[in-house]
Amino acid sequence: MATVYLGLGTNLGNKEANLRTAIYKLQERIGKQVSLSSFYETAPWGFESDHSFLNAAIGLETSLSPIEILHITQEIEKELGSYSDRLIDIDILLYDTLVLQTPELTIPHPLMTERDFVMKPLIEIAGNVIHPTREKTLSELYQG
Ligand code: PH2
Ligand code: MG
Ligand code: MG
Repeated sequence: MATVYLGLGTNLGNKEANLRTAIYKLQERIGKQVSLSSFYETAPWGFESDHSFLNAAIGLETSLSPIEILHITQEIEKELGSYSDRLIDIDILLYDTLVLQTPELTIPHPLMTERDFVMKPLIEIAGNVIHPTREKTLSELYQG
């Protein structure tokens, strides 16, 4: 079994319901939830929008591979989307201590430590987890 940490974000529609629906589907298809952060309202980062985000982080225990998890998260993103709008974004942040670089998927998520909206929820549930390439705990890497 591996522990996978995912980042969740939504800025359209009923945001709390979008997170809850995604969490339900993730647990059903990826594995048992071992931790869930609070939901954080955050300002859009990297682009202009009047719609604030709701962000969260979740830890799941899984027997699936990272690529299998990626395909499931993409499927859930599609199911929650209407046409081209995405109501949920699900990013794979960490998978145990695995370091993976493929054209399809990079783990740890390359920008995670620079983003408040990822790190705030993540350190709430995984503050003592060691970042596999920076070799420090997430709390040490983020003094938010
Ligand atoms: N996701 C993005 C870009 N900007 N800003 C916030 N606050 N939260 C997000 O989840 C987010 C973002 C692309 O995935
Ligand atoms: Mg994202
Ligand atoms: Mg994404």
